Amino acid sequence: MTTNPDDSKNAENHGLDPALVAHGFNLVGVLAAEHYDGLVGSGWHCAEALPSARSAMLLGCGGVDFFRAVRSSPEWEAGIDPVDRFARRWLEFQCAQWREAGFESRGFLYTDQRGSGNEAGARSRAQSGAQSKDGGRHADFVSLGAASGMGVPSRLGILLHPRFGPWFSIRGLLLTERPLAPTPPLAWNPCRGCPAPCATACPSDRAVGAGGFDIEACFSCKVDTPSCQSSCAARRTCVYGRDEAYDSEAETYYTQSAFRVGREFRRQTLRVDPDTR
Ligand code: B12
Ligand code: SF4
Ligand code: SF4
Repeated sequence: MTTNPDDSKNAENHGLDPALVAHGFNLVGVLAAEHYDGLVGSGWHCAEALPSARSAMLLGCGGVDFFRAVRSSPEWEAGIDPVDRFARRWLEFQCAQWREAGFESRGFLYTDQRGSGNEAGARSRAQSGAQSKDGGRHADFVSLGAASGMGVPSRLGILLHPRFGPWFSIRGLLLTERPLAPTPPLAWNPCRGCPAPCATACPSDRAVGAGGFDIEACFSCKVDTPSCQSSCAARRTCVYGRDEAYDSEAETYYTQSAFRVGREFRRQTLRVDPDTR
């Protein structure tokens, strides 16, 4: 990954098929297999997922290109889970291309879960002292994205990229036998010294705290703040990436989906009534 924002769309330089770049997969992060193994929980290790893997590639989508491509896809027409089905199709396409070139490859979506979930947490979070709430069943894309230079952790919880700011997602992970040059972490600390207009814009007094993002405080604020159920004022106000912000249809789609899943998460995992603050 590069720190030069002008180069951030040159994902094909990292071995990605240009068709993926044209469909919005315009940001990649690459880790050597051993580095990747140190950041994920069991079930996700190369030994279990693709023993011959030499590289792990994270596929990111910055700005509006990806959602535009989804909106004009057959998956959108079909209307069932269009974003994830579209992303899955392109992950499979890339794997097929690499296999054809002689490199066994395997793709995973950001929502995929593996392993028993009995671990205290994925290794990356355990190393940072935080407890993983899902026991490591998901691969932690935020940690993998940071380690491979897709962005840096921010006060908002999500990663920030020099060009896209908070407006990018990490849709998939490819494990491949193909040796790819790793992309180093970014040397960038955007929140240090920033007056944090994100915190001022947030109606919760705890969600965007000086010590980091409190996702439970955010959920609790959403309960009686309808605007936060379809948009995030804090994210909109970040000083980075404003020219790359999602349009309101995309932001509403993502935020409403996350709100629905978040309610279930509060009910099932946190065991709180999702309608209470
Ligand atoms: C599950 C999940 C959620 C769930 C969390 C609750 C749950 N467990 O059911 C829900 C659906 C609520 C959610 C919401 C959001 N998420 Co989310 N989420 C994930 C997912 C698929 C797995 C997280 C996980 O288990 N990680 C692994 C374990 C080991 O780490 P952990 O620290 O225990 O995980 C916790 C945090 O990651 C937290 N979490 C999840 N998303 C987010 C986002 C923020 C801002 C924060 C602070 C925490 C957080 O929930 C996890 C369980 O407690 C990841 C993708 C991935 N594979 O990592 C995306 C991911 C982390 N989410 C992301 C985003 C963008 C969001 C939203 C901002 C989407 C939106 N527009 O509203 C919101 C933010 C939360 C909010 N303010 O409401 C992005 C971050 C991208 C980036 N640039 O950094 C990811 C990587 C997905 C993606 N497509 O890119 N998310
Ligand atoms: S959704 Fe609302 S409460 Fe949550 S961080 Fe954004 S502005 Fe704050
Ligand atoms: S507005 Fe400033 S403090 Fe807030 S996330 Fe963006 S860079 Fe960080």
